[in-house]
Amino acid sequence: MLDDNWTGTSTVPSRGLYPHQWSWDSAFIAIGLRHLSPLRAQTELETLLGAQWADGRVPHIVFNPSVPLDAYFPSPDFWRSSTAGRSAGAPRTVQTSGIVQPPVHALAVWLVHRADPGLSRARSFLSRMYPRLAAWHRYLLHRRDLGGGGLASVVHPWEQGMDNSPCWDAPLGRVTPAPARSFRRADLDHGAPEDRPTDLDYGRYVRLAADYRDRGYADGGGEFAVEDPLFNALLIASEHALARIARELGATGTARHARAERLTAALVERLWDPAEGMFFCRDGRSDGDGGNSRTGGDRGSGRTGGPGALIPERSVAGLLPLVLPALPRDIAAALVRTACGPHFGLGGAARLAPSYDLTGEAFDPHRYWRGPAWFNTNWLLERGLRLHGEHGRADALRAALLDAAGESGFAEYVDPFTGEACGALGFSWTAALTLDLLH
Ligand code: 9YW
Repeated sequence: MLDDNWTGTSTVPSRGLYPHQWSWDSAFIAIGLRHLSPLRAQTELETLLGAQWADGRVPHIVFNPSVPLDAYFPSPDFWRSSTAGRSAGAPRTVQTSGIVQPPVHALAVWLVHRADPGLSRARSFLSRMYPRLAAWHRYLLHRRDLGGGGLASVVHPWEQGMDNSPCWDAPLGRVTPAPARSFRRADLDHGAPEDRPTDLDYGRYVRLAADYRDRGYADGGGEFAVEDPLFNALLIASEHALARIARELGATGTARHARAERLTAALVERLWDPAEGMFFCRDGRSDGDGGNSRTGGDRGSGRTGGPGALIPERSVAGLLPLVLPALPRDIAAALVRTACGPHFGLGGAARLAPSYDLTGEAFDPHRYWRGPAWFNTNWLLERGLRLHGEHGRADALRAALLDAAGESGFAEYVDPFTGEACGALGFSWTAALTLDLLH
């Protein structure tokens, strides 16, 4: 499947639905590909980082010019990167989107290096990737620190990667949708409408993206700004990886590890809710006053977290800071309890961790990021469980992931109770992360 989805320089997430290169998909794909072909894994990441903008951002899509414009929406003529993105330093030779996706890349580069250090050194892989990764993190930690507390904000739901998560319902609700007739969704040519975001969601996605484009992709003035626990946890995990890369290249890496630890403290300070035993998103455009627990009561650290309010929706994103090595032990233990409790049902009602609270009002076992189980988030959870010494639970989740991947035809996502396939089949990160678990 990974061979079928390989284009010569990168891997499409799925032939029909997603015919270009996606940013965080490529990172997960490279993590699996390294076991088959370290050269292809390096090339995957080089292609993506080759489309980096001069301001440091790594675009969420790198478009394949040989794919017809109407195969995917929004297409290059919507994003207009080389013109609208000129002052932000968009590349001239390749068309990209103007938003980003979660920064898993330094982690992927490090793991790919480790798979074949000889090849990596012979090709100067790390020394070519390091400055690009450093610029990427600099962009996120400076231009995207919209809340002023050290964490990066996402300015569009697509940036966090979980397009229609119930976490976005409130912040997106303030956005006037673009008229339905002003665009044509290509996703419905491939996916069942009841498994996909709604037209109203799409109208709002289009409005936010078009406004960002029309501001020349300048950061700061948009209607949507959310600090998300998964996006920031991956940034921090990648900062630890960047420290290791720096060390391999002859530096000490100490400053980067220290920064990752400070960022872990900021994540806890701003997004942790001790009473709920998990992390929540912070809505930087709400009228919250900083006393922002889910119920408005005293939630300890959440009260001093700064402006904006925590969004009272339980997403699997709120469990995934478990991948962080510097997480306080009591927080890691609480996350494991929450993952195995009634909201996520791990080791109980659910075969795999759902993307959203099993007991939540918006829960739907089939609709995209509103309940189904995804392979990348469960792979991260498996890694986090292992990191914090939960080997029995990690082994059980690994076995469940391998079964669900194979039984579903390597589906894009599955029903969290039954494992029934949803979305596209032959999905690249599902195959790649399965390979990684087998090694
Ligand atoms: C879309 C490619 C991407 C993923 C995202 C997922 C989806 C694109 O597909 O977004 O058109 O909806 O939500 O996380 O990177 O696999």
